[in-house]
Amino acid sequence: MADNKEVGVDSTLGNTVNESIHSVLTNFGNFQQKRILSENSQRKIICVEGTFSDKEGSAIVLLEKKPFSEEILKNTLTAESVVNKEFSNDIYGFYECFPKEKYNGVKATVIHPATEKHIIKYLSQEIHLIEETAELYKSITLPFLENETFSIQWVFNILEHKKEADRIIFEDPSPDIGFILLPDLKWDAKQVEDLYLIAIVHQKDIKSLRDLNDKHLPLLKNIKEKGIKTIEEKFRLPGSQLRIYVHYQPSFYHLHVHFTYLKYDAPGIFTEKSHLLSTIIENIELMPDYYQRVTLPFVVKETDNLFLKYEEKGMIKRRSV
Ligand code: G7M
Repeated sequence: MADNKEVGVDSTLGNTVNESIHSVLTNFGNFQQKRILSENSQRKIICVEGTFSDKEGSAIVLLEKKPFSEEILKNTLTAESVVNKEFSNDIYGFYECFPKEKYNGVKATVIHPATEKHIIKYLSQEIHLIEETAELYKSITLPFLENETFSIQWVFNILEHKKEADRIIFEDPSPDIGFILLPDLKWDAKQVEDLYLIAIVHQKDIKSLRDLNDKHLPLLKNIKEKGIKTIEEKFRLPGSQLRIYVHYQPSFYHLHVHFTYLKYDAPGIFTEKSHLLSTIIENIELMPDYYQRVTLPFVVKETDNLFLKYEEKGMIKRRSV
């Protein structure tokens, strides 16, 4: 799998990204840490805001410990790993193990220059659940989406084979039911333990789950069937070990479907955010305009502009202190 130089660049947030740091960065000697934006000890991830002394603008660095792949394990339980004893008690021994550098990597995602929006996105903060009725969608969410400028240039770059072309795992080029399947930027594609792929549709006018109706059934079924077949062939995982779902709200408004390994607790798989593709298909088969009628819950952070819109209309309140 080729190195993805744009990893971590989130152009959904609407800025022009200066790529130069990604052509010169070989160590963090020039990085000056300003503050920790968020940290999750369970996911073993930390997100730091700072600057590069030789570059203008803020930077965000996300560090994440990697899962144990077969290759890492094979190369860790060897004579080349240094093992230091911390203490032992009866039959139990506690050690710190230092595998060889090559098998000891930490995944690093660098965003530079990072805008205020990027910083807010990664800042740990209060969240709220909004129960969006069909009416609320029409009167608050939709006008908000139409007014916001979300740049999804990175999506078009993928669809037009301008970026990440060598990472494409499968493509169905049909303009109606076609899509591109490729690794999500969160997956380094080195081990199936954290398999994470996304299918991005070729149709350009489907914003989100809310837009889906019976007209889209052939597209949804095609993604499910060909996505499963491709993953079975390439990664030897049967469809019964995949979690295939759509986020609501998504972070960018061009329909895409997530494929993750069922045993992997991927970020964003909670009930308030994820909708299984099989359930979506079933619901639409039962009622063609199901997603135009149903109440859809979604989570927003207090600094999200959508939260502010709902707050302005008196639909939501902050915690009193
Ligand atoms: O929450 P939502 O359904 O919108 O998820 C969007 C997904 O797109 C996330 O899992 C991101 O990690 C992924 N993603 C975002 N960007 C900017 C890129 C990118 O440039 N390339 C790839 N391959 N995935 C991306």
